[in-house]
Amino acid sequence: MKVKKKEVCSPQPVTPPPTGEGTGDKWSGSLQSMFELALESQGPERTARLLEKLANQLRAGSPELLRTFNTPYINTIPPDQQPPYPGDRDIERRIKSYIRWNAMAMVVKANSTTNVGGHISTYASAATLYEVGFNHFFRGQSAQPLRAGAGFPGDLVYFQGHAAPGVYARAFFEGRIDERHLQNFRQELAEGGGLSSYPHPYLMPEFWQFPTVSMGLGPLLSIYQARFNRYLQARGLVNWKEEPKVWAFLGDGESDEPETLGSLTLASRENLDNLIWVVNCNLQRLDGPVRGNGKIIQELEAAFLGAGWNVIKVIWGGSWDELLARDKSGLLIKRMEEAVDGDYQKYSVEPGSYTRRHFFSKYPELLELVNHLTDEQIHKLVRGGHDPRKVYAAYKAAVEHKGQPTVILAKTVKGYGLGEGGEGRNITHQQKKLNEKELREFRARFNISISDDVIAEMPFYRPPADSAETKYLLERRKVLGGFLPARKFIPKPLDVPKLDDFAELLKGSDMEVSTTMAFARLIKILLRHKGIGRNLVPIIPDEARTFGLDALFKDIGIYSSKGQLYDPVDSQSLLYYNEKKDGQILEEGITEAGSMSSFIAAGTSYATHAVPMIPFYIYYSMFGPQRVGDLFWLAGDIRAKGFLLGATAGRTTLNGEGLQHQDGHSLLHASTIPTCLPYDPAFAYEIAVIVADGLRRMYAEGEEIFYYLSLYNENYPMPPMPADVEDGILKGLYKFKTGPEIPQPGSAGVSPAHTKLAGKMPALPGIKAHIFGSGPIIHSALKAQEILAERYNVSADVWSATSYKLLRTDAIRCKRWNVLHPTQPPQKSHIETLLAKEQGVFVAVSDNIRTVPDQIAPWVPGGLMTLGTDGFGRSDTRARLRRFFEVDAESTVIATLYALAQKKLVEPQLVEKAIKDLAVDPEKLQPQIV
Ligand SMILES: Cc1ncc(C[n+]2csc(CCOP(=O)(O)OP(=O)(O)O)c2C)c(N)n1
Ligand SMILES: [Mg+2]
Repeated sequence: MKVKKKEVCSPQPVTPPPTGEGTGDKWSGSLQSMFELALESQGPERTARLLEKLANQLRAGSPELLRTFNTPYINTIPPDQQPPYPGDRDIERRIKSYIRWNAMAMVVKANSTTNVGGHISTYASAATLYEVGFNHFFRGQSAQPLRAGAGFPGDLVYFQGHAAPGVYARAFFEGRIDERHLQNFRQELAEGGGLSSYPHPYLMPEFWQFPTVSMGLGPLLSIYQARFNRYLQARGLVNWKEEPKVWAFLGDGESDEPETLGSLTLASRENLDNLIWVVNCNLQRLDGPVRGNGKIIQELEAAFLGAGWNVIKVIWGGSWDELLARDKSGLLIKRMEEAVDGDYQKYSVEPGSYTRRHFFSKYPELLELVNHLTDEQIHKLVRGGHDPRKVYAAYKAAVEHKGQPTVILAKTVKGYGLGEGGEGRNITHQQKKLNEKELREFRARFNISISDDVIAEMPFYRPPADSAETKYLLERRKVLGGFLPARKFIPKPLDVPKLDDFAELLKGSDMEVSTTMAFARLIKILLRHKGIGRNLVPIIPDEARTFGLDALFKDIGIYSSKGQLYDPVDSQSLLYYNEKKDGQILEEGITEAGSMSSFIAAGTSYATHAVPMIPFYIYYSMFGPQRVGDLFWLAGDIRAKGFLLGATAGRTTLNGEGLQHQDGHSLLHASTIPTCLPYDPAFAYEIAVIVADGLRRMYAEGEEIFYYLSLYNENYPMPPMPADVEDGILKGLYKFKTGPEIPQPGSAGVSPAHTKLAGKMPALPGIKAHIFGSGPIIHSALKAQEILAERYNVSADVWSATSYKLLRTDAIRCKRWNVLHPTQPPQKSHIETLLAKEQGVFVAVSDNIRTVPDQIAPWVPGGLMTLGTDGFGRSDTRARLRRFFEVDAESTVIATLYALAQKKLVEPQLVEKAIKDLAVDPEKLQPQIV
């Protein structure tokens, strides 16, 4: 009989024979002795290798066996490998206690007179995790403020958003902020200013570096930041004596966000040993347990190990070491593994007697193990994340680890120290108030010297400047290179190109090209520019070929930390896929979130490293703010600079693709971001003007803003730049082509044919229309201009509307000023000034939803008639799509005549006639459903 491979390597060897005969015990006993012998004679490393080899043999035949990515539920670093603690633990404990108190008092105080909210329990659980970092690991900038590329930029720490009160409380202790700031926590508009609720560089630009409070974004950004640091080094743009570490602190609940775990393999693939994550596993999120019926630490361990990270678990505090050492039965670890997080949460809330009864008493041996401990002592068996020695050991191992990123999974108690006021309770996340009894308990637990008569007022406590604690704290920060977080840098203006450098785009071309192709030309010009060429960071999520940017592969190379270990299949071709250690392109693969993270890392490099970098992130427009809008928002908060290029834009210009691809609303999304300048250019010269001015504003003048440009893939000849339009392009609107003088019927020079075409209801003398067009849809306006003149005796001027948002914000600014200064001569916005001189009706047409042009409607004399692509896209040709959405030339003509009819400048019958003439079906489907 043929024996199958699986049977040969059957699981029998690891399955003990039935124990009734006693053979099983003997078998496992001898295996154990062999193992001990191997350990003793060969040492742990060789034994581990042997076991791995044996395990692989077993797996080869039975892949379902030994498939585990978990280690036992104990600390990764055994006590005998724990380094001595280098600090003064007593002083550090006192410092931490004062910070705990102030962090708590700031929230409780703010909520005693207001309802501004805040969080106590997150920092309460994370205090040790931060304090060990501040006293021993986090390195500050070598020089404050930072200078370009030199010195040491400081470690980059992503603080968990809800732990902000603890970071402020430490800054208070360090003398960086004063009591007034703490008083005004979450009251930024109060007299004298206050502190922002969470890390927001936009609101506290010299303090916070990284926004984190939208869960998942901090972890994701930290990976791309660590990789960007490597990119800067590989390209020789920085010359650091030491490499900064990127530390990201996050919550265990936060790990459920797909952004948190979504890019783990990038970090391991890129060997980012400059990256350390600390997951505060307090087992709780906002509503309750993270994994009541399981164990979040074990779940995360498996995910991180599988993704190739170095995992360090910090589960048990030092007081457990002795119990684990004395337990020869292995039952303690077994029991630790049996209990689920819901149980552990309960142990933190209930007295020690409960833990004795429910945890230890399951096995008589365990009960015996804790016989010598009182209930109180059992309750005080701390978790690893609250034990500075364990945390220190983990951090030290992490900073010294080579070749992989490290994650520290630290087990803590949410609301640690709040006692009955919230420790471990399901409501603790929302806890913002403590009563006097709870305050007293907190004070007693952490030994804060505040007297009974003032405790109800929750005074902030800062020991005197000459106290041992203050001296120690300041000395530690001095040794570690200064305070943190800090966002201070010397701006380095770049020698940006002049508009003339883009002559090629300004002069236009008879050849038909798209604005995407024009952009590809522009980026080539920029890459060759002496002043900024090296600072450019082209970022592409697997769409370079779609946008005609694959030529860049050869020219500047794709960044890869490993270079190119293979001969690319297209190596013989001119535009081969060229990966290089100092490549300039960030080809991110299919991850818009990752690409935005790179955009943000590059776009903030001017501040993080004092090295201004200019990201140009080009992507499929539909997968921009619609897909990763929160990162767009964050780019504003973090004061990122650079250019976002939403290519293949336009609900009708991107034909064929249909509902999921055709974007007609990104410009609206982009308009919502306060620091974003959105543009919808129609012609190559407009792109040149916008980019040249953007470079000047951001990289010469230092403005902390970013640009969003829609790019399209429709080809047409590019006109040369008309005179005196730059200002209008930048402000959002300029006249592109004046309509013809229309001789009125009956006057000399009017051909009978013309009069006949216009029918019995010619336009009245002197009427005028204005059509605002954007992007390729400007051609609907231009063609409508012809039809209106030729067939309906209407003269229409065509305007290029490059940015409705900018027109609107300018108009709002003026209006607001006028409202607040009613007796002074009113200010006039650009749109009002421009249109004041014009007569007639105004129509807007674009490849976006109507709300985009509608942004300026209140300032258009007589109102604005808007056409747009509201509704879901369809797969079809451009012509049919434009008719469907009513943004083609014919629909524009009809809308213009209708606007004139409404003003009684033409008869309604003329509109009806045009509908017939132009073969538009008045009963056609309406694209927008509700
Ligand atoms: C994207 C996002 N969704 C929801 C929230 C609201 N929120 C703030 S904190 C929190 C719970 C956090 O739990 P965890 O990550 O475990 O942090 P912990 O406070 O327990 O350390 C939630 C749901 C948010 N800030 N961001
Ligand atoms: Mg949590």
